[in-house]
Amino acid sequence: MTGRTPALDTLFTRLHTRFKERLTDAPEARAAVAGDESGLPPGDPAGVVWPLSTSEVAVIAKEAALLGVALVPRGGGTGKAGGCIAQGGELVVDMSRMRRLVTLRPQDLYAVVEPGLINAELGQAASEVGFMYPPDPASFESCTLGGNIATNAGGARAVKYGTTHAYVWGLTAVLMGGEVLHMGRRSIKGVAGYDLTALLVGSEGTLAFITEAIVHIVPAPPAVETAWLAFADALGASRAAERIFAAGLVPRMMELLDREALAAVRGKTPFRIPEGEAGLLLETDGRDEVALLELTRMCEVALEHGATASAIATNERDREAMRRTRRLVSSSLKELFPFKISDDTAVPRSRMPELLTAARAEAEGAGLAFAAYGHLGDGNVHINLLCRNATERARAQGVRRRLLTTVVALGGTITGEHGIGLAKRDLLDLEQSAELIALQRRLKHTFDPRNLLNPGKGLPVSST
Ligand code: 2HG
Ligand code: ZN
Repeated sequence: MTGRTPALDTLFTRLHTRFKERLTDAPEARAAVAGDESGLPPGDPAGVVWPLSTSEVAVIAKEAALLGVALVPRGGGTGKAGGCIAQGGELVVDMSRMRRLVTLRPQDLYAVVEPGLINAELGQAASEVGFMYPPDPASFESCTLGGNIATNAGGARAVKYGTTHAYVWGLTAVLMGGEVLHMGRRSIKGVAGYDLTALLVGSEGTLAFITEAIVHIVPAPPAVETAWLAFADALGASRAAERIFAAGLVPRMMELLDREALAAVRGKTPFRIPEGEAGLLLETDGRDEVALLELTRMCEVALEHGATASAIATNERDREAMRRTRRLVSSSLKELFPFKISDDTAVPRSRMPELLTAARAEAEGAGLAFAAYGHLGDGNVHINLLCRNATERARAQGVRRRLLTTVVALGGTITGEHGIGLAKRDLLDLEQSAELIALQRRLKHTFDPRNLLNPGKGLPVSST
């Protein structure tokens, strides 16, 4: 463990009276909050504290700022970019016990939530009143809304509904120093002042703690339909996808599994995956029979343009089996290739065939196995360099940089939904100019002049 500094000792002493057993430096508690799902090595937090309210977060932030102790906010630990990894000596502020659904107001199209509420729990509560919360990261059963907001998380339904930022109307935030700020709106519209709510969404816990959020919910569509299409290869699937959109059809989910992704999940799911070297999971929603009509039309268009088979689920159990098959891909590939590098690249939708072709050629040219899967419909596909060991992974880093350069040249981004965190801070310059990065540094300085809140995340390490 990084040695406890006198400042940290003093912070523990000052916080102990209030937090008692909700503040600890026990090794097992520290180990439990040291990592995430990025594949990066776990960090080395000095301790962990579990606040229960905005005012408790404010106390922690105030005392820590006075003493110069760095803090790392943490949600469900499902992040893919190392955004909640304490690098050494920080106190982790684990928001998971602030998990109340404060208000659900379907008549006003919003809910007020605490940051530790699990995404699926809000989804369940909303569905009980005939509503839905659209953002659905693959980890929706364990990720928190605070984490979703901090990373501006995406998910499979983004092709129709967009990502987290479109659903965050307002926030209660706590600055380093303990200042509590209420920003945003409870109305559909509201444009007063700078949109600081939008600035905090996706800021990866580097600007402020989020202690409450006003999130937009929408009426749940009465009908949802799901289908699976088989193709000879991923390129064929992406060309058929273009034809579906060109026909004016908008699915609520369009998820790709290429040959390697399919091989990883075959036999692991109750769904009997149709023969083929690529799969496309399609979902529609809408009024009663419209969802089925549209899905059927999409399948027809795909079959006219390269699909080799289609299967439409006829009940909820089959629908869920198809969806689960897709959600299993990430962890199944990880079991086979523990050192794999997964990049959540996103490109303008029409550039997807070029991305798929270039990425596979680049990886295989370097002797690395390759997989592509994910949110084809919104242009956000997970490009994987499948590494079995550390040597392969080290070799893959150069390939990765070239690959991400290609993504940017196609008009895309190095991260469509997971964020920069630690994992991509040294790649941000591929996409953003020095001036833009410098402006973000100045913003960070305005919010957190001593660089004590989640230091080292989201921006390249600077020597200045
Ligand atoms: C998904 O879509 C997640 O399954 C994880 O975003 C992607 O494996 C990954 O990196
Ligand atoms: Zn994803």
